[in-house]
Amino acid sequence: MIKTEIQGKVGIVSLNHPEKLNALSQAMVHDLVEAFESFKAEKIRVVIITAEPNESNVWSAGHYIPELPENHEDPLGYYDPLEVLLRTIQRYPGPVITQVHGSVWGGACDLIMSSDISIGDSTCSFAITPAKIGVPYNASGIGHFIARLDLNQAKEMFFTARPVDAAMAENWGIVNHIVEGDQLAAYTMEMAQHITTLAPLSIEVIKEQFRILANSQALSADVFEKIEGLRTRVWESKDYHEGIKAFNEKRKPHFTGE
Ligand code: LCV
Repeated sequence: MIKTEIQGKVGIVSLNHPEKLNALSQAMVHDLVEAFESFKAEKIRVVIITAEPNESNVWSAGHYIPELPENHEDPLGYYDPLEVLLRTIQRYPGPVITQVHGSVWGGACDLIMSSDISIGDSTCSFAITPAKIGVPYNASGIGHFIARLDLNQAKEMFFTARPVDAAMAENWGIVNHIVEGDQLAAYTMEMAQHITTLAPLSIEVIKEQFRILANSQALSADVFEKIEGLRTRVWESKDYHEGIKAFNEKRKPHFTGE
């Protein structure tokens, strides 16, 4: 489901499941986490995540919806495979660059926010979609958006679930740069190769400090339990099941707020 390649000290991992628009299934996420582990063992300094092109021009369609649990379980719990992948990216001991051609949906948008640097072309767009499905998004995920965006921009993305286009994404800082489509891979690789010429330990430790400082908002146990209680109401709701059912039946969901 993925392709991997190494160029010097740069690892490239490419999402490659066109039939399901690179939706992040457990199988694909497992392969991705393994790829990161093997890059780490080989002391790869920078990782680029990209996607093989598909007819729908989708970089990734997000969580693999049929795998969302319907048995009264948190759909985005700490050990959900995608959550494990996001932490793997954030804790990788070198920068992870996302190279984006096409649209990015749901959990894949969180993956972009969890990467260190993003570079896109004019086709890229980004939508965070829990409100389209009835999913109680988790606190760590919301934190990833707050760390990258202004609060009002993050709220607009979550409340409308609409794609943010390339120009707006550059303006808001979802991506660092928008470049011409035919320059995208070369531009990204040049930046990655340049980073590999700099001091490894310095970059590794600065990245870890960024991660710690971005997460430094302390939550009391009481507040954390309140958040979990609020979220439980949502995954136990009729709307959550309706969202998944509607996707599977290829129709618009009918939400009632129950
Ligand atoms: C499984 C899929 C998917 C998919 N899973 O092509 O962040 S949260 O809370 O929202 C979180 C829970 C999450 O990440 O949820 C997923 C969020 N993703 C989305 O909302 C996007 C869902 N997909 C779409 O809206 C459409 O597929 C787009 C607009 C991306 C592309 O539309 P297009 O007409 O070009 P199809 O819909 O025909 O999709 C092609 C195949 O990919 C499957 C889909 O079921 C279809 O499979 P079949 O050919 O077997 O019918 N597919 C698409 N997205 N997330 N499977």
